[in-house]
Amino acid sequence: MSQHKSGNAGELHQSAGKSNKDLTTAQGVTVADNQNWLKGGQRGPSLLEDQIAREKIFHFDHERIPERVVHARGYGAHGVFKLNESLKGYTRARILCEVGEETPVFVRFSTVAGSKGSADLARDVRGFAVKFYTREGNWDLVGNNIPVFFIQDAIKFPDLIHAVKPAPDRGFPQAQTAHDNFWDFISLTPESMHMVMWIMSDRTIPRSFRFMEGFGVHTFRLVNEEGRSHFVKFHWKPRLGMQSVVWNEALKLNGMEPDFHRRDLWEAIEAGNYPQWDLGVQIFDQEFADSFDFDVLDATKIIPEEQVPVRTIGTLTLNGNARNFFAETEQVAFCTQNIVPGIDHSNDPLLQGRNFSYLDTQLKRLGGPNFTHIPVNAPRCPFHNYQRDGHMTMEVPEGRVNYEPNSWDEKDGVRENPQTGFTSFAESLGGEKARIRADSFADHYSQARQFYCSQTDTEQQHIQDALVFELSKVQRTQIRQRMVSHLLNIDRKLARHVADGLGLDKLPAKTEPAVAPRNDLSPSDALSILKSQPDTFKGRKLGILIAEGTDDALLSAFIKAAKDAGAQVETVAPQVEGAILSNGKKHPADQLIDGGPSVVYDAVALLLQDQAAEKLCHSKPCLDFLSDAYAHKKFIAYSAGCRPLMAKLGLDKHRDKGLQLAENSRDAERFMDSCKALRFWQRS
Ligand code: HDE
Repeated sequence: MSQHKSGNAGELHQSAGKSNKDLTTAQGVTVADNQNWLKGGQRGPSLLEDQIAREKIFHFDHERIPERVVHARGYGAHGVFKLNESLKGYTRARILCEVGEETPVFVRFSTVAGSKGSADLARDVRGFAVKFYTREGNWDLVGNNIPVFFIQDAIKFPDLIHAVKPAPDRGFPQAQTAHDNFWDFISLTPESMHMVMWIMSDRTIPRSFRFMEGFGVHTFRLVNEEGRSHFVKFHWKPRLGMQSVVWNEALKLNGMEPDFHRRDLWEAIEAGNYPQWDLGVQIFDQEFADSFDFDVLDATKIIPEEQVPVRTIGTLTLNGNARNFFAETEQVAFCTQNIVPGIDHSNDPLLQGRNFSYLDTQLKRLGGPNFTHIPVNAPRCPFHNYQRDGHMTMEVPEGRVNYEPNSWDEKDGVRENPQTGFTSFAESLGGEKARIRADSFADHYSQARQFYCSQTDTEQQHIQDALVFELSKVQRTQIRQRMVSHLLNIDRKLARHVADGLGLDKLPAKTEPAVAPRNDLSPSDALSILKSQPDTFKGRKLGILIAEGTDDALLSAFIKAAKDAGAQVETVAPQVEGAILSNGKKHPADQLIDGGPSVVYDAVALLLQDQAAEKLCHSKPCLDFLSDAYAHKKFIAYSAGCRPLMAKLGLDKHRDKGLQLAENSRDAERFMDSCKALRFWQRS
């Protein structure tokens, strides 16, 4: 039952003999019968007169609001941002200057294309939106987990989103880029090619929100006390390191556990394993911007970390789940225009379009201009203005003054403050009015190549496979060919692999680029997930398969080793009530094998005694548990009793270092140590 805050009037009523536990109408009238609509006679009609039933149904009828036009599916949490290093001198924003200052935040992660009810493991960009409730007003850093974007100019956004969303005639496919419209648009939009490399990489199938980076994407400005400006790019680096799943795993997760990412975040926070990210900045001046190979205002480009190192300045900790999904996660309204004094926008044409779109879309979604009164959106610092009235006004402004300037005293009147108020950076502007794209935005392939060349062989293989998968869902051959024509400008071998994978008879001619792509950009290790491996199993999950007769000492050894490694553990058994172990005691299971497939774990241990293993050779879910873990290149520990199961799947002949026999606590520790590599990529 929802508990509404009662004001003074409510308390008065309580003293008149009303209990806090009584179910009431929205008007506060106690309900006597919540099971039956008022009837006219024993089997008679339901009466319209029943104001209690009508009020209830009326409210229910209006419970939904429009879902976000993009980023509809998301999950939010509360947290805190703490500054560890001051940027004084670069900015006057207090949140970036006062070391030790803690600022409350609300963060929402999301997928882009799918609707609210779509599955978490869609191959898609993830939103990473942060609302900082600073002492100087709200600052929204509305970023993604990929540092570049598909397009350079906001005017193209509706086309991009129309192309990726379900086709308008048939209404499918949902939450996917693998279809004609998307690749048709992309193949006609060369500026997307850098982004294509990122979205076909494993970045778009993260293991969890906790294991992904975030980026502000655009170049922003920092402005100091004297009004001098530097450019800045914002980065979020996950403390637990980056990690992704493999594509086949993503497909299975979408069926087995469509809420995989939201459940993961919720469980981690509930368990007190608060996920953390470091906020990093790349700061540079106009001189660097002028000398940079590409335009810093072009959101399809990065500045490699090797060129401008990322300086870590603070830590974000998510330490509280949203208390109510709708009130907070659904109603949170991020606006890129929300910045505080000391931070400013740049002329990135994508950012400028966003500054219009976000405020505009909230009006439609939340129904009026007073969405800033909703608790999750309201600033946590004092605020006073003369914006008045409108739908759902929640504040009760007092006094007779509602205009500025005014000459009322301190108590009644508020006025502007040129000393501390927001001032825009005094950039000098000039030039003719025209619909133009600067020549400095013309190179679409060089950084795409740099990204591809920075990946390990395994990651390059995944990009090739993803392109083949996606383009194989495209029905028109011309579109497939056009994409391969672009790939020829990025990497010839990549184009060849994709053409072969699709079965194209011959390589098409390459797309004529507007400017010749460069192939001399140095690879950047920071672009590869696998080259930036965390070397820890912390925050990951071990799944242990048990059954009748499992050696209790070995099970305890694995649970201890996993916990010592900072990992979560779940036991999986043929029956959810658990299994009787070798010591005769019943050990409860967290999951039934069907409900706890190995795709939901980062590594697995099969601790079975011979007879149980023989029996489980006939269990399809059990065979899938093992064969999927093997195919997804996970580390697998198995007790000697599991040999029949291994033989059944032919794994006794395919031993590798990722498949480890475990007989005692030393083996359990050794296994957990191997798991720090997260996957055994060498497995063919
Ligand atoms: Fe968004 N985007 N976007 N976007 N975006 C929205 O605003 C838009 C872009 C991003 O968890 C919408 O409140 C335009 C880049 C996130 O609530 C909308 C353009 C980046 C979220 C909108 C872009 C993003 C949104 C829909 C091209 C990464 C989810 C609902 C100029 C830097 C925020 C809403 C949340 C949401 C417009 C491009 C990130 C329609 C016009 C680039 C994380 O206003």
